[in-house]
Amino acid sequence: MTAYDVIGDIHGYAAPLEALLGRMGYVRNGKGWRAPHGRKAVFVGDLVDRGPEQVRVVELVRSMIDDEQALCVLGNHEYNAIGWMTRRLGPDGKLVGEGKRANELPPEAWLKKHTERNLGNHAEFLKQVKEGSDLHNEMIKWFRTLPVALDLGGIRVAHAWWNDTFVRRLDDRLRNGLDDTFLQAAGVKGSPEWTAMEGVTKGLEAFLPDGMTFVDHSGVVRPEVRLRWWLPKGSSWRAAAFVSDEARERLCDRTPVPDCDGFGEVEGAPVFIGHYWMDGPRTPQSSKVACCDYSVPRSRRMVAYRWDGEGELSAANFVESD
Ligand SMILES: [Mn+2]
Repeated sequence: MTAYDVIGDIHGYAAPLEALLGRMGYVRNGKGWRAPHGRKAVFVGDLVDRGPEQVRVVELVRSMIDDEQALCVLGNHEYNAIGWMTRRLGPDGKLVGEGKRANELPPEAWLKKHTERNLGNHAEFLKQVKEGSDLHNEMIKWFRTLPVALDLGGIRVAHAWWNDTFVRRLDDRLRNGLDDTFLQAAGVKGSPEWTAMEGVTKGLEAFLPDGMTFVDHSGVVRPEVRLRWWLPKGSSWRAAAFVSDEARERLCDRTPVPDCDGFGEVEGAPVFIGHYWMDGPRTPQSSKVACCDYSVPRSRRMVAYRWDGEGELSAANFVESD
């Protein structure tokens, strides 16, 4: 049996990542690190955006995968990076904006729209990789080979939400990685491919009851909230919504979140995720679900869960970079 060290979102912070690997007994090996005997690292995605050494982080992870010391699933930030560089085909099968000059293309000429807001989230990566460079194109090509979800037998890994229906749907479609046909299909809002990719890489979101809104961590007012999909079915909005404490006060305690496929207690092999900007004590979300993302951009600390074959997860198995 292989034991796994599941490592949270990195977002370009190479130093805390390397501190964490060193702490877990990994040894430097070329551009990457070698795992202790019988172990492998598993990255939950979101290698890029935000931090100071994004190219280095991709190089490190890629080198470890090439040397069979690690595995990695696609995060929403890698998926966005792919969409930023991929031109959209219209319903007529032609490139949106075809015939226009490069500087006259509309934002929707790419699968990830080139709006100011999307640029803001991605600008640091584009600067570090030099937008349009060979390195950039090569990196996007590599992102397109990453699995969206991994079932390793003893554990299951996805960036934000292990939803059986979506994972099965994507397994069927992604035998060749994120190819052109798939990306165009997944670029159509509401399509089965779009729904599955949104779910697995960004998690479950739902509109708050009674037209409520809340302010997210970037100050944007939103009517939709992320939900703790691993809670028991029938959990209240107050328990399940990721909102500020202030907004939580206003949420009716008893109203249950509507029943939905993929919301509810996880059975079977433990599931590991990133994505959720946890803080506070490092602890699994349930005996079967652990998030390894403790927001390195804020904390400058990387967190991992060291899995040794257990079917019930334990807070004692978290480690961090210092
Ligand atoms: Mn993230």
